[in-house]
Parts: sequence; C-alpha cells; structure tokens
Amino acid sequence: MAEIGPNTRLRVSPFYEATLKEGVAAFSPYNRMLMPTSYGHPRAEYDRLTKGVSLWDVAVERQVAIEGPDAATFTQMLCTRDLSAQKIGQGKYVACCDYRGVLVNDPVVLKLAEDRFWLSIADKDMLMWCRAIAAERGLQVDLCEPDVSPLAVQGPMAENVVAAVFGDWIRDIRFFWFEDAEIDGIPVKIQRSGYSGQGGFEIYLLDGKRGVDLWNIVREAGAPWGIGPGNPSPVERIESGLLSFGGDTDDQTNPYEVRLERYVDLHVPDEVLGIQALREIKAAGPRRHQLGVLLDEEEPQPGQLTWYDIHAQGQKVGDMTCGCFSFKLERMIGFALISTDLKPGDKIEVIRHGAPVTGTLCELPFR
Ligand code: THG
Repeated sequence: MAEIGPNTRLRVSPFYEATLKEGVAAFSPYNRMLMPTSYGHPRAEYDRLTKGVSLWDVAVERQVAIEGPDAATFTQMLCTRDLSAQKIGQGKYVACCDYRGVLVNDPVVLKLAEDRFWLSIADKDMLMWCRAIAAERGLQVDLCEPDVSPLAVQGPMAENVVAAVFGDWIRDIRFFWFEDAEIDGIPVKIQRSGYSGQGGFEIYLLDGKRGVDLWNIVREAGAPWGIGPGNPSPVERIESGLLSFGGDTDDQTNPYEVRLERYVDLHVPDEVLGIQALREIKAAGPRRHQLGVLLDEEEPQPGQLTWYDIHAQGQKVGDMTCGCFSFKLERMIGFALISTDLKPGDKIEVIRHGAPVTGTLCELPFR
C-alpha cells in the first residue's frame, strides 16, 4: 500500500512520538486518527500479547462525554443494554443502534457520576450522532470529546506491570470497573478492560501533553516482564471471537447477527433507539449469523481489503468479513456473516479474487 500523506484532518495521538521511536511500521485510520497496527514483527508481537505483556497506543478509542441533568436518560436511550443497575465506577460493553435496529457502534460505557458518562467508542462519528439525537429529543445534555486517550497494557503479565506502576491495589479492580489514579503528576483512570482475550488494563490518559511520559513510565516498569510495543491484534482478536465494528458489520447488521444478543434487553423503554425494530427482528428470527471459518489453507495469505463472498452449492450464502493466519491453529481462519441456513460443520467455499478456497464453518470463539 502507498503512504498516507500528512494533513491536519487526521488528529495526532499523544503517544505518537513514542510509537515512532519504538519503530511503528504501519498505521490504520480510526476515528480520524492513526492507530499503530504493526511494529514489523507479527509473530513476536503475537507471542508478547499471548504469553507476556504488550503496550498499545489506542488513543483512537475516543470518548464522547455526556453530562447534565438528562445524561442518564440520554445514555440509556443510545444503548440497547439495560443500564439501570450500572454503578459509578463501572464500565459496560454495549450495543448502539439506529431506528432500524442496525448497529451504529459497540462502545464501552463508563459511568463517572450519576449525571456523567463516557462512551468509549469504536470507529464512527458518534459525537455527531449524539448531538443530533439529543437535539431531536430535546434533552438537557452537554456533549464533547474530552482530552482522554487510552493506553492499553494487555497480556497475562499486564497486571504485574500496572501494579508495578500504580501499586498492588489495582489487582482488586474488577472486570470493566475503573479507578482514578496519578503517576508523576499525570492524571489517569485505570480500567480492567481491553480489546483482547488475554486480559489486561487500559490506562486512560487525562492530559494529552503527557503521553510520551506515560508511555515511558509503563515501558520502564514493564521491562522485567519483557514488555514491548503492540496493537489490537487482528490475529488474537479473531481467534478470541471479538467483533470489529465496521470491519465485521455493514449498514444492515443488527446485534443478533453478530453475537451481541447478550447486550440487547428487549424490556428497555420504547424510547431506546432501535429497540422497537429489534423486538420485531427477534420475533421474526435473524436471517444471518456470525460463525468461524476454518480454511483448508496452511500458509499465510495477503491482508484482506474487502469482504469475500461465501458460496455453498454454487450459491452466495454470506460473506467472510475478516481473516488472518492463526498462529494458534496454524491455518487461515476468519469470520463468516452468513445465512442462518448454514451451521457449524458445513463445508463452504470462500471466493477470493475469483478463486474458490474450501473451508468448514465452526463455532466462535475458535478453540
Ligand atoms: N476499550 C475501550 N474502548 C473501546 C474498545 C476497547 N472502544 C472501541 C472498541 N474497543 C469497542 N469494542 C469492544 C469489543 C469487545 C470488547 C470491548 C470493546 C470486549 N468484549 C468482551 C468479550 O466479548 O468477550 C467482554 C464483553 C462483556 O462481557 O461485557 O471486551 O477495547 N476502552
């Protein structure tokens, strides 16, 4: 691929200079920023994440801050998951839908106070969406994108590293809960979360001028555990069955089709965006579902730029939305968004650049 030319529409991560110094080899655009996607050593980076600890610039996980007397009502309106039991200091993974019940995002909602929330968003202009909905509904909320940039520490040794920086108390943070902290005058929030199946923490930097300082502090503290740079791994996340909003979804995809049923509570109020459509979709039964694909291919293939058609008995039955060479299974794997007529164990063909590749459907996550 060609280089991305400099321009000021792309915002710069507070960790950018640090990632350059680490030898970042590729970026991907996300929320009008650049996210590191490789440091040039895929196998070593995968091993670090699955056996040790990896440090990620995920400043692209931008926050939409929602504040004001109607903040709680508004946040619930945006999310199909029932948030009534959410406590201050707790995060929840949610689905956001439009009026058709189609996914527009899958953020993590952080409840900071009774009248203050952050949506930690996937790649889509949710601030614009939220402003339009708040105005349409006549709600009293202030919306902005604050100066907040997550730095992820992921992998089985992540807890040791974060404890070395902030103290052993962080070991008591529960999954998706978060706490305020400070290191060397840098204000942060620490959450047990992150886009991998390996476990770890996200340190939300609250002062964009101190990104390189925070990176260096965590980097030095992590040296005994062999910490090194990495990024949300396309391989590990596929193996672990994590959804990539926008990568594995299109403008027709509802939560039922991509294994997010757990995050749809049909009893939430009628005002929740998309819930009335989702009740109908649930009653009719979704037409597509998401399964794994095990390809009959034991060699790595070039990166996927578009969805590939999936055929069965000569007919198109769905799409392969992402794929990678799995280091765990030592073959090409991927996600299928496919007709519910097709089941795990069924044989299919993936049509890649006009050529069929045979494979078998399986349950997610991969085992
Ligand atoms: N962290 C933060 N913000 C984010 C992401 C993140 N915003 C964008 C994107 N990632 C949102 N998508 C996801 C997808 C999956 C998960 C988190 C964010 C995730 N899922 C777990 C699973 O599916 O096993 C658990 C979900 C649950 O049970 O509640 O962690 O990574 N800050």
